[in-house]
Order: sequence, then C-alpha cells, then structure tokens
Amino acid sequence: MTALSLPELLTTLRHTVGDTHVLTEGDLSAFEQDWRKRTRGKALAVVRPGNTAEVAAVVKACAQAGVSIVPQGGNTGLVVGSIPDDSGTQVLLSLQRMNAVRHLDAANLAITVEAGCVLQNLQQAAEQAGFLFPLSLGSEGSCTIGGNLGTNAGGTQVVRYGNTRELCLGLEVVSAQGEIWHGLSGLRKDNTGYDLRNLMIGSEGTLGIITAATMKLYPLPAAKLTAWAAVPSVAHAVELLGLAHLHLGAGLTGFEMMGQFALSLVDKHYPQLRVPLWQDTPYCVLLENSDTESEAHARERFEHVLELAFERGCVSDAVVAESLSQARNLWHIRESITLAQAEEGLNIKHDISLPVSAIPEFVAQTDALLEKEIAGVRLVNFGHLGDGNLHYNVQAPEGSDNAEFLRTQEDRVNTLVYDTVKRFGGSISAEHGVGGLKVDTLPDYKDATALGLMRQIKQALDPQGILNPGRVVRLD
Ligand code: FAD
Ligand code: 2HG
Ligand code: ZN
Repeated sequence: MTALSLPELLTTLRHTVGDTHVLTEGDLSAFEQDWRKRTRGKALAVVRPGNTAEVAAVVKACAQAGVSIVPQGGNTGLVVGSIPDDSGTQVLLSLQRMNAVRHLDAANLAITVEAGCVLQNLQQAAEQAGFLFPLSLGSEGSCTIGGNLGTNAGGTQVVRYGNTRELCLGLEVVSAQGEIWHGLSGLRKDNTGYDLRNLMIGSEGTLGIITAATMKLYPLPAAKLTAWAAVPSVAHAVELLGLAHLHLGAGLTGFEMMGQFALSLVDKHYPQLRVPLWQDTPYCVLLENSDTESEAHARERFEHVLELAFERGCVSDAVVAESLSQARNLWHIRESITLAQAEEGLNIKHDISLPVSAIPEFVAQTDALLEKEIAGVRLVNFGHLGDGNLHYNVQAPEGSDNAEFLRTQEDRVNTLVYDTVKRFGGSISAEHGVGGLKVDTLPDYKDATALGLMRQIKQALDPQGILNPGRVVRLD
C-alpha cells in the first residue's frame, strides 16, 4: 500500500468523518491543553468520528500515513495522557460524538454504551431504568466511559464495587490496524483464551481504541446513609475502616479520608460549602452505608458502628446526613478538593496505593521526611482509604512561586515520596494511570520483567507505534 502524504491524509479524514468534524483551526485548547494546565500540545487535526466504522477508517488512514493517534474522551485525565504532543503531527481522536446508550438488558443486569458517553449520563440512564451504575468520580460530569476504561478509573465506590475493570463485561475495540474487535458479549464467564478485555482496560489508548462497552448494573439500594467523622489520627481512621467492614459488610460503599490542610483549601476557596468539623482534627472520614432493606435498618447499623467507634476513641465527633441534599453536600465537599487545590495553584500529585495496614506508618514517615527536606511544604493528603489509595499531594510553601517550585523541586519530591512508597510495597499509580507524566519514572518502580512483558505486548499489538506513543511504556 502506498503511503499517504499529510495533505492526502487530511483529505481522507474529511471524506471519512465529514469536513465539520476535522478541526485544524480556531481555539482547540479544549483538546490540546491538559486538565491540570501542565502541558499544551498541538494537533495536526482534531478528528471527531460519529461511529465505529469511521473510527476504523480513521485508524487505517493514519496507519497508512504513519501518523500517530491520541484517543481522547472528556480530557479530564490527570497524567498528561489524552493530549497530543507539541509536534503538530499527531491526530487527536475525540470520541465525544459517540455518546449513545445502545442497549439496556435488565435481565442480564447490563448496559451497552458508546465510548464517548459521559459517565453521569450513563449513571442517569441506569437510574431511570431502576438500576445503579456505581462508578463515581469528581469528574463524572465530563469524563467518558471510554476514558474510564482507558485509565481503569477508581473513584469513591471501589471499596464495594471495584474499579472500572470489575464493572466491565465486554468491549468493542478498533485495533492499531483499523480492525474492529466485536467483544460486546455481556458474558460473565468466558474462558476461551487470553483476556483481551482486561488487556485493553487500563492501557490508556496505547493498545486499541475502545468504541463501546457493556457494563454491569446493580439493583438500586433501598437506602443510602452518609456520615462525616472527625478522627484523631490516620491509625484511628484505619481502625474505623475495620469496624465498618465488620459491621456493615457489603453495605460499606464508601470510605474516604481527608487531611486538615486539604479541607482548609476547600474552606478557603469554596466557603459556601461549609466544611464540617475540620478545624479541630487532623483528619476527617466520609463513610457511606448502602442498605438493601430500609432506611431504618441502615440507620440502626450505621449508628451502631459510630457508637462503637466513639467508645474506642477512633472517632471524636461525627455528623450523619439527615437528608439526601445534606449527603450530597458532604460528598461535594470531598469531590471539591481537587478543584480547590487547582485554585491554590500548580501542584504535585502522588496517586499512590499501599496495603491499608501500612498507611499510618507511611504517612508518618513521609510527612516527617518532606517537612524536614522542604521548609514550609504543604501536604494535601486525602483519598480512598478504603482501597488503600491516597492522593498524597504536595503544594508549594505559602507565598512561593508554584511554577518555579515544580520546576526546581518536583523530581526531588517525587523521588522522596516514591522511594518511600516502594519501601512500603506500594504502587506509584493507583487509579490515574501513567500517561506521559510518569512514563519515565515507572521503570524505577515497576518490576523489570513486568515492564519487559508490557513492551512486548505493545510491540505485538501496535508494531507501528501509532497508538498514543510515549505514554505508559516507551519502545525506544
Ligand atoms: P481522557 O482524559 O480523555 O483520557 C484518559 C486516557 O484514556 C488517555 O490516555 C486517553 O488516550 C485514553 N482514552 C480516552 N478515551 C479512550 C478510548 N475511547 N479508548 C482508548 N483509550 C481512551 N480518576 C480516578 O480514577 N478516580 C477519581 O476519583 C478521579 N477523580 C477526578 C476528579 C477530578 C476533578 C478530575 C479532573 C479528574 C479525576 N480523575 C479521577 C481522573 C479522570 O477523570 C479519569 O482518569 C477519567 O477516567 C478520565 O476520563 P476521560 O474521558 O476524561 O479520559
Ligand atoms: C479524587 O479522588 C481524584 O478526588 C483526584 O482521584 C485526586 O486531585 C487528586 O489528586
Ligand atoms: Zn481518587
């Protein structure tokens, strides 16, 4: 096959998806700027296909031209994985137009949606049919299910329902050669060989382009209760988690921890949210109990856990939301930490996971280390304690230049934090992925054999290296 020149490629792309869906001019910052405003890329073109056959044709044309493709959903990723590089030679493939709910199979507790379906729309479609789709993230109003699968997103319900991977029954994927894999089986059991679905999930657009997915549904709970508790230390939060597991069982659907400084940023930037109990305690915990019986049953069990926790001294004060709107407000406070931190300025994120049992000692040692090494450093520690996943973020000292802090200190801070994570047997990316931000750090912390196998997989599935190159693993 003869190679396509760039002008020929652009003509083919326009012919394939329509002139209005190949963007080369005007303000493309929504596609080219990453969410954290750390990097700005420049695309050859932003291409917005409307169906799977068009995606396949776009990939074939790009392969023929030797042009690489960056798949993008809502562009809410936090690791610089969904924007083009600055060469002006990559195609940014936006899945946003492919946002339909294709089918809901009530008996199979499954829903099939296109990759560009916004997470909140998927949640609502499920709820309107009387079901729960439990994946829940602060970015749910703009992230897409394709991006959630691409990153194997976590969120706030993992303690009960698992990561996006655990919620997926099947995929439709366009390969690097432009072939369509029809894998929307909806089967809960299928041992006919290698698990391609799980290979694609979490591959961050480097192995294939997800065009549709069949996701699991759950019955809606009869009642949901939310509590906000002040805890005297991280160790006490872990003790509370143990009590919640023991007494709520599968009813425990959320367990988040938030440090005082993280909450102070929400209070500073969004005072209207009225953060409770944060001033007199180093940490607060947000717990959620979902109950299949009734609100009265939920309340009885929830209050029992909190009473035990008070008796043992692992909770010093607590509020239980009295209404749905109060519960929503408590969750809104938790979900606003990322935005409040962004308001405060550029920062360093560490999305880490550890065995839950190691978290108190990890926090004690890493806090002490950073405070000793960097005078005035501000630690924004919060996250999904129920999953052993902390967002152990670092903000520049008060009054200093954030950009300058990142330029001069980020590598050093990362080494201090990640070396400690490694010592405690943890991971340097729990839920946000590797993207371009951690691709050169990963080899220092990932098992070398595992990394070698990852490279071989990439080489086998995308020998031309056209799918999101320079993200997750480098082949050069
Ligand atoms: P994008 O940002 O567009 O893309 C992310 C990655 O997936 C890129 O590598 C991209 O190439 C790839 N990709 C996108 N679509 C496809 C596709 N169709 N096929 C193949 N690859 C694809 N993340 C969590 O895990 N938990 C959280 O709690 C959480 N909270 C957040 C809160 C806020 C306020 C923000 C801004 C982000 C948060 N995130 C969280 C990060 C982000 O929202 C998730 O990673 C999300 O899954 C990304 O979805 P997206 O559609 O925006 O994907
Ligand atoms: C969350 O849990 C997200 O709110 C974002 O994963 C975390 O801002 C962060 O570091
Ligand atoms: Zn998170």
